[in-house]
Amino acid sequence: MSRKFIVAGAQMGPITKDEPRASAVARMCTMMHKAHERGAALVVFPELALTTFFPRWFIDDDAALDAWFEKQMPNDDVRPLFDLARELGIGFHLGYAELTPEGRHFNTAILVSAEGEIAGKYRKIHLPGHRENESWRPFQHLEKRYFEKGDLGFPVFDAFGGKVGMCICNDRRWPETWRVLGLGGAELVVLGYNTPLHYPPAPGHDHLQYFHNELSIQAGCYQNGLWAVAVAKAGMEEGSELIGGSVIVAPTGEILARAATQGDEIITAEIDLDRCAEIRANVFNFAVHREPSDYVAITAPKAAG
Ligand code: CDV
Repeated sequence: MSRKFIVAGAQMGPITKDEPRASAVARMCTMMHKAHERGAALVVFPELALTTFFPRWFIDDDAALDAWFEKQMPNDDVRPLFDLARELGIGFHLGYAELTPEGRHFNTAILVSAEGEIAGKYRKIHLPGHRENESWRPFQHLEKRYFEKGDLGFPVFDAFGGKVGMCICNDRRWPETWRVLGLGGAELVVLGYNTPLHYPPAPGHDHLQYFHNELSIQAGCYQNGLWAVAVAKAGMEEGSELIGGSVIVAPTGEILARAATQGDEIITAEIDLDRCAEIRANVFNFAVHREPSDYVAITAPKAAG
C-alpha cells in the first residue's frame, strides 16, 4: 500500500500582543482550507501559534503570565480548528503554551488526527534563553523562566500511515533530538519555531539565522532518514523580527518546499514515507553501522551550567 501523501506547512505572520486567540485561529482555519484545496492530509502550524511570542517580555505577575497559557485543549477559542479538521478530514500539528491542572507550565505541541482527535503530545525539552530579566537585551527570551523542561521524552506516534514524531524550535538544533526520534522509528518529524533574527548574545551570527535553520533540519533528516515539516511564526512581531523560511525536507536532506514570504503562507509537498528506507537501509542503517558503545559521553550527566 502506498504511503504517499501531501503535507502542508502553514507559516504564520506576526501575531500582535492584543490579537485575540480567536483571530489567530480564524487565520489558521483560512490556511487549513487552502491546504485542503491543495490535497494536504496534514497541516503543520508553528510553535506557540495562538498568541504573540510572550517570552520576549519579563512578566512578574503570575496571573498575567498564566493568561498566555491554555488550561484545556481544545478550548472554546481553538475548537473551530478541531471542528474544521474533522469536517475536511485533515490532520494538524499545533504548538501552544500549556498550563496543566496541577499548575505546571510547558511549551507543548500536539498532533491531531483527521478525525479531530489528539493523537500525540510533546513538551519542549531544549528550552533556550534565560531565567532573569536581562535589561541589556533589546527583548527577553524567558523560556527557561516560564516553562518546565518537557517530561514526555521524544515520543513517536502511529499516525498518517506511518510513525510521526514532534519537536519544537530550539530542539531542531540538537542532533540528539533527531537521533532519539530516528531511533524511535520516526519517519516524519513535524515542528514549529519562533526564531528571532537577532540573537543578542552573539549578534555576529544574525546573518546566519536562515542558514542555521536549514542546516539543522536538513542534517536531522539526512542523518536519520526521515521527512520533516518545519514551520515558522515569522515577520516583525512587537518589534522583534522572526525569521520565516519554513521548509519541507526529504530523507535525503533535500528541500522540497520553502516559504517565500514572512507572512501567512502555505507550502506543500508530496511525501512518500517509504523513501526513508533509501537512507535507513544504506548509509544510516542503524542496526549495521551504529556504534553506541563509543557514544557513552552523549548521555553522561551534563556539567553544571
Ligand atoms: N523559540 C526558540 O526556541 N527560539 C530559539 C532562539 C532563541 C535561538 C531557536 O532555537 O530558534
